[in-house]
Amino acid sequence: MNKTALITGASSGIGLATAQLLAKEGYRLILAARREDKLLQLASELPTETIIIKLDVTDRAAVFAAIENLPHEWKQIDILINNAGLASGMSTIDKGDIDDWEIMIDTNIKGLLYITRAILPGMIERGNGHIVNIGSIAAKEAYANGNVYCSTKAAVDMLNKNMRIDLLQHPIKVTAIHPGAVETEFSIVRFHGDEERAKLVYKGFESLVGADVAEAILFAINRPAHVNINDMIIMPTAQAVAGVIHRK
Ligand code: NDP
Ligand code: 8X3
Repeated sequence: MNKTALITGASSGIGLATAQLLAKEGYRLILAARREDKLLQLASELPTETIIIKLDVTDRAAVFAAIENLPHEWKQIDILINNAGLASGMSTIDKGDIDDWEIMIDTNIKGLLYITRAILPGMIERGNGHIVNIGSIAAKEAYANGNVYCSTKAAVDMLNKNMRIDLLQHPIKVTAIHPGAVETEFSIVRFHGDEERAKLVYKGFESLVGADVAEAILFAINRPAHVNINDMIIMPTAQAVAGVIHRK
């Protein structure tokens, strides 16, 4: 049977592009996100066996129930792509909106942990699996007004390293992919729906697109059994580090 991958945040951006690429490569896909209409639309277009799960990764009980209730033929998850995530707001720490902080912490850290914890026992039982954690360049460097988002991604980076140690014995692969600027719905969400402000983030240079990150994910999951990609940083050519972009 072809390998099965579960992608969180498959309704948009990097997750959607990863679903499209993995489908072309013959992976069976479980697509998870909150917007069911987007998942249904995507699933109807993919040339592979696909199921969707309407899921909010911050809902701990729902995450465990969703994994528990997967149809029998979908229970064997070979690859978990922990992609669901968001930035919400951008301000100095003294002016931070605590609701923004909580949604980032709940989604980017706790949501990632819930789904990982729900899926890992099956991988361990089968002695096979691969977890791909989508971090960010924000995990590696602080930037102005990035405080809580950067911290949540730094947590993903550290969890990735710890998972690698904890899962070595089973042996389950663990990879972090850290993109720089990718034009997706990310900035629209960060600026609470302000599309004009979001567009400015990507103005004057060629950002990454979701498909660029999807290629990196595919490379990581297609390595031979004895090769593990621990950590990968993928940047637009015009971006050196977070906040340092050459714009025309
Ligand atoms: P998008 O906003 O386009 O996609 C985010 C995805 O996450 C959506 O599918 C959304 O689905 C899903 N999501 C958000 N919250 C939840 C939730 N509570 N439960 C389930 N799914 C959720 O952004 P990107 O594709 O850019 O972001 C994907 C990942 O990449 C994120 O972790 C982001 O931090 C990271 N990243 C992005 C970069 C960028 O520049 N764009 C750079 C570096 C990292 P729905 O709303 O339907 O639930
Ligand atoms: C998203 C990229 O630089 O806006 O993680 O933090 S950045």
